[in-house]
Amino acid sequence: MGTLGQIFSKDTQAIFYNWKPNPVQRMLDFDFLCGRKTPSVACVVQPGNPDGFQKVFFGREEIGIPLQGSVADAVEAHPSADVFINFASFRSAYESTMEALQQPTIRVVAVIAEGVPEHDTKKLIAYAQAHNKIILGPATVGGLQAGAFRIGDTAGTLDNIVACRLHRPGSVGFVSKSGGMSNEMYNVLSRTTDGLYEGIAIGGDVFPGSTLSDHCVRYQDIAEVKLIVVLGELGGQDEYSLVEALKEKRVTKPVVAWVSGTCAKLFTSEVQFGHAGAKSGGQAESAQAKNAALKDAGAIVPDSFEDFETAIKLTYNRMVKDGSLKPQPDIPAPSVPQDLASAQKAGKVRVPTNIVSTICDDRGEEPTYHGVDMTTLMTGDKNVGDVISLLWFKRQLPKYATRFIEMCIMLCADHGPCVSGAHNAIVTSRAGKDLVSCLVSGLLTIGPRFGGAIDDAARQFQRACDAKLDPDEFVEDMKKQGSRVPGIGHRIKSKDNKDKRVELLQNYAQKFFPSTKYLQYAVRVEQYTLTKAANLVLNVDGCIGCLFLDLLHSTKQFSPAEIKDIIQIGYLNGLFVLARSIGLIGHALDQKRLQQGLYRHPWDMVLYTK
Ligand code: Q5B
Repeated sequence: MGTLGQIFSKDTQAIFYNWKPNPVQRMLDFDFLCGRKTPSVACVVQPGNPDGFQKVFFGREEIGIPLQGSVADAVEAHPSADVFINFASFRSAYESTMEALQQPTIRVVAVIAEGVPEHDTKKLIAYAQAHNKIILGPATVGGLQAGAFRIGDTAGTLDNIVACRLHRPGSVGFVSKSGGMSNEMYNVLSRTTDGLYEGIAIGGDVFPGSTLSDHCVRYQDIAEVKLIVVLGELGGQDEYSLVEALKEKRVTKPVVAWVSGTCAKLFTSEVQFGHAGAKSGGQAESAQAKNAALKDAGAIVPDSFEDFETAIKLTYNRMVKDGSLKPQPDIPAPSVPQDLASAQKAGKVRVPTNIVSTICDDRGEEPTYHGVDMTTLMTGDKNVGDVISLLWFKRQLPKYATRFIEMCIMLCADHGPCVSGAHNAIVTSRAGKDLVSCLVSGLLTIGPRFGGAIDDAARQFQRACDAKLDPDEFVEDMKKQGSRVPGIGHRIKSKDNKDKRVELLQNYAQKFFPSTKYLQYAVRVEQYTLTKAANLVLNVDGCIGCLFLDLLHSTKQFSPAEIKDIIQIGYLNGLFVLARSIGLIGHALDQKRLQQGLYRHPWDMVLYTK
């Protein structure tokens, strides 16, 4: 800790209330400029949230700033953090500020919010005064000790901070009401003096938590502060407490002061400036009266704001000359690495992308599926077949094709609770698992024997048909290889109990498809397999597989290479996966709705053998 009156140092750490990435990062970037060893933000309070951390940069390194769920947890975990930076909204700023003031380890609370009710602020001020604590704000940007500690956004950009030499200490203690004007004044001070030692914006409310004179009196006790600069404004009585402090010799260091708002006299009626407290009231609250009183009390007060800079410069030069101020050295500021995002935005770097996507774009006003916007999709006669056509096949397929896709989805949505997938989803649901787990457990059973034979069926029917193999030759060939014909055979469907779904798809294709070459081939294969066994029918997988071949060829929208790609990559099982998800979700929900208990397979349905 420094001399009496110091509220910040190079070791000061703050508890930051409400996660705001930009001001936190700005504080840490300032730390880096100042050569701090420890981050000035000890932790962030995220009310109600469990512990964790937020990633931030500390110089060139990434670090994790701890998160705390409450003020109490934060102070317990970080007892040496004595500054509380409150980024709560005006609605909750009172409660969180009071809670912070009540913590024995907290000495200074900065309240950033504007619009905190005055009666709340008065209660906070009374508590702070009774317990020897300092409030900065409300309605403040905060403050800064050059080369040591910065509150939130104080002093603006890093470029401005370096230009104003705020990364190292000067000799001036500055206090103002306005945060915006303090930025302006840091610039003035860097040009006219050896720079700032500490700067505080007390905020523009009628009742600031701490006053101009509070800070001037503090600066009196800070040995490093040789010159005090004050920028007040019209409205309120605050400047008169500084007048008293000057008269009572509680402040004896040179004070250069200006109260802005002299132009209010030019208005015929009462004027309210930007700050809640900056309004022309009675004569005593006018800028003219306050400037005169300050001058009378011994402050150096120029005749206009334009002369303020000169008055500061002359005072500083005089102090250097008479030896009461030894200019503090300049030191070069290290360069803070630029964030990738801002460098990219400024066109300074180019960054390779991580993924490439060609099917959609969600960056514009409305999402597009392969260039077709949502409005077009929703207002026309488009259906889910069109969506699949755009997102899977990257083109608008003709109506007969998208209707066919939609039929596949509808026909394959469910085939009862006894099929492998539905059974698994049901068992999973009855084990108490969540919906996604039930769905996934069902989906994971889709494979070469159950629902996942569409791609293989398309591959094999295409190979055999294109090679002009006789169906018997094709089937026997596969048998020799020890393979079953994908898309042929069913557990319950047979020659005399044909699958209605297959019949519906065939009828549709025969009516609307320009060509059904592959279907016709598959039907000839079925005729042969049915001579072997009654259940070796063309099943729903096989039917979709060969009809999709017909669709891809007959639309004339796909090159042979593209068709080869689609078949090789394996798009078509996706139709069954998508469709059956509908049924699997239905089964999982059904079990939950019926409150079915844990499923256990009966012993007598298992053959126990050695
Ligand atoms: N054999 C589907 O078999 C099933 C043969 C064959 C030549 C064949 C079987 C098969 C190919 C895969 C396929 C999709 C496992 C089916 C679907 C969705 C579903 C399901 C639902 C829904 C049924 C008896 C004899 C054996 C076999 C011979 C059988 N299939 N020969 N090519 N394809 N098909 N899957 O009844 O001499 O006695 O040894 O693997 O297309 O999943 O509703 O349930 O919507 O949910 O268990 O429709 O056909 O007959 O295995 O006892 O075989 O026939 O070699 O001959 P099965 P198995 P052998 S649609």
